[in-house]
Formats: sequence, structure tokens, C-alpha cells
Amino acid sequence: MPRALITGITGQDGLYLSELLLAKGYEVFGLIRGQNNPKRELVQETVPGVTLLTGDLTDLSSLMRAMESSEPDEVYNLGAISFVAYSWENAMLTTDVTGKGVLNMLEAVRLYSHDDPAKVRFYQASSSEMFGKVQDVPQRENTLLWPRSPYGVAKVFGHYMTINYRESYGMHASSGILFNHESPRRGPEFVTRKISIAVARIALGLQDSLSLGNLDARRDWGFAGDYVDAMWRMMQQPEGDDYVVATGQTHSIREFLDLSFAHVNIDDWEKHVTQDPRFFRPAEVDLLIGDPTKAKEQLGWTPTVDFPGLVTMMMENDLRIQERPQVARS
Ligand code: G4F
Repeated sequence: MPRALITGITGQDGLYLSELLLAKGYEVFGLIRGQNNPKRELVQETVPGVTLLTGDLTDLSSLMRAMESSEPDEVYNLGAISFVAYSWENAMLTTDVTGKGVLNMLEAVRLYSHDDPAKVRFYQASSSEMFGKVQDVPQRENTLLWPRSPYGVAKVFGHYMTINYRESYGMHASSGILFNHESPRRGPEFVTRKISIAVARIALGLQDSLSLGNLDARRDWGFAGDYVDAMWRMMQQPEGDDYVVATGQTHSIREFLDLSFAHVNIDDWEKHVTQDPRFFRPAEVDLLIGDPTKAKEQLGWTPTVDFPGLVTMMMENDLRIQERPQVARS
């Protein structure tokens, strides 16, 4: 039975990846942070087969203990402070967790596998936010990185550290440059879920308006369930490598609003949406669109959910939750 350790187990990707690995017969361990973490119950209910270990990406000794007790064949480093807007307010904490946390995890893996550097396969959750002020359209594995947020800078550090550990120590270390990926499990602070929750509530007469920032930014949005499959496929390759994981399509926030409101038969959505300077960012990433050719050719990976399918999935989920909030769970 293969064994996997996942950091960031409480997030959207951690849950989908756990389900995927459990279905494949893995023994799955998840790292959970802090005393009395409020998301512990969610993980235990959603993926009861996962064994939870306590640890923190900023605490190398806790990561080494997690390696010793889980004895993993594969480590998926999904843990991060992942909300880009928050990273300007907490740049140092974001750097410690999202950037230096990768180095701590790599070190824990290297020290644990000192007798055979390729004994444990390592996946790093890199991000399309690293492309920032994009230097190529579409963005590929070798596109110059130009991050626009403290979060993006921290992800660049983690990305290059992963490459450096692969090249320096012969580790099987892979970096998935994942473009935005969403689902009914997406946190409500991210724009897609913020919209799907609010539109469901507007349709049900529970609220009247929605306040957003920049509506013209464009993102390459895919389904998170598809993207964790790409992570697993990277770990099955003979060598570690870097891959862009994206749909190859880009859409604006306005288009996401169009489809979400259309789902509840509201055409004149502008009257429900206001723009608030609080939600604009000091530096914006205007356009993201990935070229997933390498992932398709080398991993045999392909996304299964398109943009309208993603909006429909999120809208149906949030209509269900808002109709019966006391029983429904995402
Ligand atoms: O949904 P977002 O907050 O996602 P963002 O910043 O693209 O980051 C996500 O994707 C990255 C991959 O590229 C991940 F690395 C990262 O961890 C995260 O998962 O914002 C998307 C866009 C931005 O351009 C933002 O300015 O939506 C715009 N936006 C407009 N109004 C808003 C809002 N974003 C949020 N969160 N809230 C708004 O009210």
C-alpha cells in the first residue's frame, strides 16, 4: 500500500487529493496546524480514512516528526497562505509559510531520505500567480516569472527551491504550476465562490447586492478535482519535472458574473454589483492563460470540466446550501 503525506489537508485541494489517493488504495496522512484547528472536523467528516498529524510548515522539527511517523512514498506540499490579497497585509508571514515553508518541507524530506535521495517523491504546489505581469501569452513552463504580490514572490522562492533540490540532491521533486482551480469547496474569499454564494442568495431574495473589485482581470479557471489528478500523475513519472496545469482558456470576472446570473435567469446583473476600492489590489495580475501541452503529452492529463460546467457546478451547490443552510454542506 503506497503512503502519502499531504500538507494543506484542510484546503480544497487537500480534500480532493485525499479522496483520489484513498480511492487508489493509498494510506494517507494529513498535516494539520495549530491547537484545536476549526477545520479538523471537516477533514474527519469528508475523508475519514486520513490519519491527521500535527505540524506546521514553519517548524522543521514538526515536519521531521511527521515524516518519521508517516514514512511516506510521496509528499504533496499543498500548505500555504493562499489568499493573494491577504499577502500584502501579511507579507512576512506569507513569506515564512508560503515561501520558506517549502524549504522546510524539502529539508525534512532530504534528511529523512538521506540514504536514497529519490526514496520519497515530492510535489510542490506552484502557482500561475508567479507569472504575474505576464511575459508570454499563453504562459508555459519556461515563461519568465514576474510575480506581482508577496504571495507570488513567495511561490517563486518555493518553485526554484524545488528545482534546486532536484538538481542538487537528485530528489524526485516536481512542481505543478497550477492555474486557478475552483470547486464547490473553494473558500468564500476567492472571487468565484464569493460570486456563486452571493448570486444564489440574490436569486433566493436573501441579499440584494454584491461588492467586488476589478471585474476585467482574466483567469484560466479549471476544476480542482481535475487538477489533483495532474499532481498524482507527476508523482508517477520516472523523473521529477515542472508542468503547467491549465485549461488553455481565459475568462474575465465579468464573464463569470454573466454565467452565474444567467444560471438563475437574471440578465441585468449590473444593478446588483458594485465595485469597492477595498477589493482592488495594489498590483494586479491582468491576464492568465496557460499552455497545458506538456502536461497533456507527458502526463496524459486532460481537464474534464469546462468553464460553463464549472459555473454550473458551483451555482447548483450554492443554491442547494442557501436553500437549506441548516442541513447542506459543501
Ligand atoms: O479568486 P482570486 O482571489 O484568485 P487569485 O488572486 O487569482 O489567486 C488564486 O489563484 C492563484 C493561481 O493563479 C493561486 F495561486 C492563489 O492561491 C489563489 O488560489 O482573484 C481572482 C481575480 C483577481 O484578479 C482579483 O483582483 O479576481 C479579482 N477580484 C475582483 N473582485 C476579486 C474580487 N478577487 C477576490 N478574491 N475578491 C473580490 O471581491
